[in-house]
Amino acid sequence: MEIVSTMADYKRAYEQSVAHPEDFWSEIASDFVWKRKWDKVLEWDFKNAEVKWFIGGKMNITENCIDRHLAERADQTAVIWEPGDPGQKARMITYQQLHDEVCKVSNVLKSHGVRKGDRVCIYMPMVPELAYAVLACARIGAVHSVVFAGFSAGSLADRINDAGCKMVLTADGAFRGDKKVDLKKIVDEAVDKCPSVEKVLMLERIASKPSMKAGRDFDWQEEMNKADANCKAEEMDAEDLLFILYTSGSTGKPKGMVHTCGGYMVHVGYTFRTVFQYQPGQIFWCTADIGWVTGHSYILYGPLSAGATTVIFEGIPSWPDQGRFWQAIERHKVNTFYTAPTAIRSLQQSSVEFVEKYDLSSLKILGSVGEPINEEAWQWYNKNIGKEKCPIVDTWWQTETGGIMISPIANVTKLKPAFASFPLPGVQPAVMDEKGNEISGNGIEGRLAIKFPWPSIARTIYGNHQRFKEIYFSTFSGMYFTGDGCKRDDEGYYRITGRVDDIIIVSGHNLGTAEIENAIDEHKAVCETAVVGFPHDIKGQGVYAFVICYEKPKDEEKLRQEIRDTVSKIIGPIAKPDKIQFVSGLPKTRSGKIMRRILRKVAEGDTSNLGDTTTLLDPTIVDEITRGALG
Ligand code: 7RM
Repeated sequence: MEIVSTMADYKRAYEQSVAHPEDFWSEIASDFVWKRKWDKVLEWDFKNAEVKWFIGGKMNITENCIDRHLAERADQTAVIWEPGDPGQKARMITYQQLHDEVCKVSNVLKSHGVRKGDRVCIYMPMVPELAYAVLACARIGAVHSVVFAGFSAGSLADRINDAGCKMVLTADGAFRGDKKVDLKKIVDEAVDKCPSVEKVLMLERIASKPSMKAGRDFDWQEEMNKADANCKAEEMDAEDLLFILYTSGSTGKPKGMVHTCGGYMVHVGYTFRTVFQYQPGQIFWCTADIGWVTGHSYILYGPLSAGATTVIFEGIPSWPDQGRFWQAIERHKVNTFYTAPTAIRSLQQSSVEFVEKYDLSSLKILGSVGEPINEEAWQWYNKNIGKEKCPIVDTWWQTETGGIMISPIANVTKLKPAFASFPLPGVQPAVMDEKGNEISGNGIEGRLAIKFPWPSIARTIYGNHQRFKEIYFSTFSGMYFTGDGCKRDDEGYYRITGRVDDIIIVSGHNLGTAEIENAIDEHKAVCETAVVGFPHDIKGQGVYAFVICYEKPKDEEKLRQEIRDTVSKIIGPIAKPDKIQFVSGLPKTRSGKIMRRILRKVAEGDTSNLGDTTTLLDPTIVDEITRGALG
């Protein structure tokens, strides 16, 4: 495949991808290993939420991620595993070892009755065995459903039941900083409510020796010792299911996004090589958890399909101290570092001494994903981590899109801080107004939709195609609606402004929370903000702002007034926050998304039932916010 390496290449590739999308993707797909070539590139009908790519093509993604590399790179490191505890030794797993371990797990799964099409739930810490488990499912054609090992028993049970999983792969526990979490206990509690689960396979990670249920529970190591290191890769249709990944919906019921084998492989492989300009031999580190889509696509499938060396990090950025990321970059001579703005902002609050202690000269490219990156965080990242020598690729995409959609291409696209810049070749965005008309030209703002299918678009919501159609294909006729708002500036650069479903109606005016947040962030004392609505006797809804400052405010009342003035000036007096609560942090998931329902509860003055808070990065922040709530 031709990888874009200049702006002229980009323009040419982009134009071709719009004029002849099928030829464009067909050429890229030809660089992967297929057992049978497709008969037809694309069939689609957005009105009915139907998309199929590479129809009739047969393949297995693990042959592309593992087997194809064995001739040239059997002894090259495929995975560098960095344990949470910096005192423990890292593990280097070569492509040959990856092959053998994945095949062994595949054979273990088969010996326990898992067959093509069966669903397998994976609830594990960030250890190499998690990668083996995911790839083993893909190898035998079982559909993996990875559930982030921070979800509660109830959330886990809901996800297992929704997918009807036959088997659960887990560990006795996980380390989180210096704490241990008993995963097996959570699995036991969940599986009690899951009639579809026949077997549980448990890896020992924290030596806690939990009780094992005879006939249901099996020890990972014992099973692996019996398993053969060769396993034929199942022949998969391009449109067979590869995985289900749950993403929280605004209603609370999680949506099982379904991805299929062929298109997903082609899109993540292409975008990995294009956006990060990956060169053979480089070390790539994406800090996401494999339980999120970013981990699926850019720790595992994207990098491995390119024969890269990918880092799996078990730890957290703040333990034993705020230098943990930078220490690991030095240790493994990481070339590309891909993380979330939330991590950058939290590390930005600590002293730069934590950065300066380490040699970061191996870094060549930086990336950001998960939420809009504000300009200050971008500048800090650029200056302190990239030393003003590394491009930052601000990659916009979603669980639903499977892979990166709008992003700079490293060393190709001229960067603008806080802009995701241009659509990648093959991606056709449209900016829509409230009436559902596309807004043409530049210097505009609206809702972000996509006009044409791309290979890794989710195919459905597991078991609920109607819901899939309603959420994504009914807002704008004949288009995929992202749920995000965006701007397109005078030069055609896109800036993603955040979710538009978070709307507050103040005295009949629709205000986007993201818009108000951006205005508050303009105040120089403010580091980050989250805005929600609350019931207001006169206005219907009022604006409640949770604000993090760089330094603890000396005069809170004065600062509140200044913030109100700032919002007034930028948006108008109607958007002025009624209440401003200063906080030291926000309730965020480990992937950096603010849990707005918690803030809404606090703003409403009802904190009796905050729902599941187990996936929060720092659950203690909820107490602080609740205690400081403004009545
Ligand atoms: C990859 C991922 C998707 C939502 C998406 C946006 C937000 C993600 C960016 C971003 C601005 C970015 N999948 N988002 N990346 N907003 N700039 N570079 O995060 O399904 O978990 O979330 O995240 O709102 O719709 S996700």
